[in-house]
Amino acid sequence: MALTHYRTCPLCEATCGLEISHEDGEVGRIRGDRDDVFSHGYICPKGSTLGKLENDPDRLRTPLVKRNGIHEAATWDEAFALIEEKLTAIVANHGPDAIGLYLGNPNVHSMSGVLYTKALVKMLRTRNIFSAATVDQMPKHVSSGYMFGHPDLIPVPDLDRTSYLLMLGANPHESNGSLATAPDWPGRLAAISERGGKVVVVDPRATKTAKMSDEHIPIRPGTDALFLFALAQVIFEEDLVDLGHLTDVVNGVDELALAVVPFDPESVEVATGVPATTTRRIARELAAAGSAAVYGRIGTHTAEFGTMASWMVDVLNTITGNLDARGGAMFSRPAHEQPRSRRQFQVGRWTTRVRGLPETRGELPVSALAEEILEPGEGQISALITIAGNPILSTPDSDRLDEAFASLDFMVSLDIYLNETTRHADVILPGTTPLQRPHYDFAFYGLSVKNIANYSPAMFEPPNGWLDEWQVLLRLAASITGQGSKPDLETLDDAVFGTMVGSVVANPTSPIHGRSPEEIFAATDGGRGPERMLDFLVRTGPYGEGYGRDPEGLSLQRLRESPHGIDLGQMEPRFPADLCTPLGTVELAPPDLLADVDRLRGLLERVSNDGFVLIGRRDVRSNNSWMHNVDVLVRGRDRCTLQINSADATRIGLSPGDRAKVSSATGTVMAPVEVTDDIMAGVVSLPHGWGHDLDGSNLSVASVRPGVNTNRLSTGAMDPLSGNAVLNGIPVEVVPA
Ligand SMILES: Nc1nc2c(c(=O)[nH]1)N[C@H]1C(S)=C(S)[C@@H](COP(=O)(O)OP(=O)(O)OC[C@H]3O[C@@H](n4cnc5c(=O)[nH]c(N)nc54)[C@H](O)[C@@H]3O)O[C@H]1N2
Ligand SMILES: Nc1nc2c(c(=O)[nH]1)N[C@H]1C(S)=C(S)[C@@H](COP(=O)(O)OP(=O)(O)OC[C@H]3O[C@@H](n4cnc5c(=O)[nH]c(N)nc54)[C@H](O)[C@@H]3O)O[C@H]1N2
Ligand code: SF4
Ligand SMILES: [Mo]
Repeated sequence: MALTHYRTCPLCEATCGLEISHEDGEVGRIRGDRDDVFSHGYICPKGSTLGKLENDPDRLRTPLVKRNGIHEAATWDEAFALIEEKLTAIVANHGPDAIGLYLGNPNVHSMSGVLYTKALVKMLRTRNIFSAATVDQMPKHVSSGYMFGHPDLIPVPDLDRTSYLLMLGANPHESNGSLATAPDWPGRLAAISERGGKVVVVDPRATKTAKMSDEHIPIRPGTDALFLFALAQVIFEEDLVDLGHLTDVVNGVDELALAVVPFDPESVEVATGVPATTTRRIARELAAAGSAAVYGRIGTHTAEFGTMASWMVDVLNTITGNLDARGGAMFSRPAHEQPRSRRQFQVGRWTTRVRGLPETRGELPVSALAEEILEPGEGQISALITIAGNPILSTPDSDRLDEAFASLDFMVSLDIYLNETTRHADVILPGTTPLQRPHYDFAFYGLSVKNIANYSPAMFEPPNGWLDEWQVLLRLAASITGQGSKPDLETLDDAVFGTMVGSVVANPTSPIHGRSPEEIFAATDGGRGPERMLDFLVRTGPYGEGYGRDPEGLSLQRLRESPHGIDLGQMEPRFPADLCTPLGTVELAPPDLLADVDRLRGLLERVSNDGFVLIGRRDVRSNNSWMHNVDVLVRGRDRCTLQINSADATRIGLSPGDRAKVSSATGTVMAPVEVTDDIMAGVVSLPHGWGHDLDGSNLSVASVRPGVNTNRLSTGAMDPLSGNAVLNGIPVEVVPA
């Protein structure tokens, strides 16, 4: 009998509702769920491929153990016994820091990845934690930490109500949006213009998003911070500052006004390539708009001044009266949210061994991973665990990282493929597929332009004897920490959940403060694993039923009864009540950020327009490095091309279809050329996530169109405040191959 299953797509941040028909365990048609309260039927080409992923013959279906250099099928018991033997010995001999852990992006798209990697990190007690966050959004966490007191207090543009959106370094027509969850960004952007508002896109390329907007401002890569400082300078100079409802709680206005003085539009014009008259006009438009939001994404974050840019985005939101205001940059309130306390945000609580780079938000810059493995000495990483990550393609200076991984004493990966990264692993543990597990978007409902709660049960049971990812993570932790390779997972999970319950009942601001942990524990629904935690977090969250306090409130049961999701309303102002800085204020001029302004001034002198700089891009049919094995997504024209401006191409003798040799300080790649006037002169672009031609992987579709790995060219340079990698604006030489 044909059945219909509703679920939230976990592939990107947009959280679209899917309607999936299936019969006898076979996936049929997948289309957008028209009744989904958030996406109303919107879907992109990736969402309909979950069945292809499920049936991909290359997907791992058993643990693999490397014997004599070859990966062979093994049982779970064999795999964990080997992990226990090797890793307990490494910890005994060299201490817990000898184990490095890399957490990849798909972790934030699964319940187990969000909830149980935390338990793993805690149990491993290593300081060598790395993740995709330092090739992504870490500057935003750092600026939010300083300004609002918590690294996860990230404002999102109120897309559906704003009348002016200034968007930098984002291309939601391809990416479907990031750090601002909204299904159908294209439709929501068009609606801004249709209701008489304005969308301005700042990007070195005339992207699809830029072309569909009201105004496109090309900018020299890596200079957004200068442009944003100049906007703030104009707003101060022309006395346009308006702090809106936050007037009494904003600190540091005078210090900030002083800091932006050197960055008038005329002074930044040469470096940014943005005419001073344009900058002045945009500043005035921003200040005059009925409501406005400034929003910066990957292009502004993966840059040398990522934190400066991220800071200034929210400074602009604040000084135009748009922070925490309707139509401005607001804060979502997800159903699972727990109270946060006030404290001073800190970075650098520990540092990397080799270069002394500071920790941010509990982790170290992934750009330092290779050296932490390769440099001998006390504290060296000799074993690595990767969970749903492909750093060999996705993080900088790939050739060196490849060499580093090959030198490890032992490596374990939890993944769904034998790919560029996991081919180095001694043990690969197979992950479940998105359809084999439940879903509720813990990560992205906290960054959502509307407050939404949507839960999907697993559609298929994992095959008999298969461990779900939360079980793998707990068993991994137990195997390494002397609790044996065959622990009682139920007892372990009860302990992890018990700790969660204990800390919430102890919190004076929690609705269940002071209740008996045993009573709460027993009253929680969802069995074991992440669904139990979901029930608990949602019931104790801001809309929760509070274990009997409000029978109308949310619970897992209510979510089960709502397969198309629950709309919890528009974002509402949350400040000053929810500010987490020590004084409960918005800190406009945090000393640690002010201290970096001099370095930014250096950029004014440094920029030269000789030679090429390399930037990245995304295509709607891609998903970082891992969906190129889905045939329908990679069919057709080559997407891994070097985009180059036509005048540049003519000047250096390149024609469409030629191959170019692109070299940076760290590597060289040969890529087919795509000549276009959609990119600024002096700038070339390659997408990331390609380069599927390495020996030892098993990706039969991806290896046919391997593309080239752009991260062989990224040098390991970083934004010193956040440790975030510089992936845009890399100096390269381009010549015909
Ligand atoms: N040059 C350049 N580099 C970039 C970027 C850029 O813009 N330019 N963007 C960066 C960004 S924003 C990010 S987030 C990173 C991503 O970097 P990573 O997170 O390291 O890499 P991904 O390419 O997302 O690889 C995900 C891995 O998880 C596996 N996987 C997929 N689904 C599952 C699952 O359900 N379970 C398990 N266990 N494994 C799974 C895949 O097989 C793959 O090995 O890339 C970064 N790299
Ligand atoms: N289809 C698809 N969707 C995805 C992903 C994917 O790989 N494929 N990855 C997901 C992930 S992990 C993330 S983090 C998000 C990212 O989502 P977005 O931030 O929207 O990422 P991109 O689409 O790469 O857009 C970045 C834009 O920045 C521009 N840019 C480059 N350098 C600069 C610069 O110096 N200044 C300015 N102003 N612009 C610059 C590029 O030309 C590009 O158009 O996408 C998510 N969605
Ligand atoms: S936009 Fe993102 S969430 Fe929506 S269908 Fe596509 S991949 Fe899935
Ligand atoms: Mo990302």
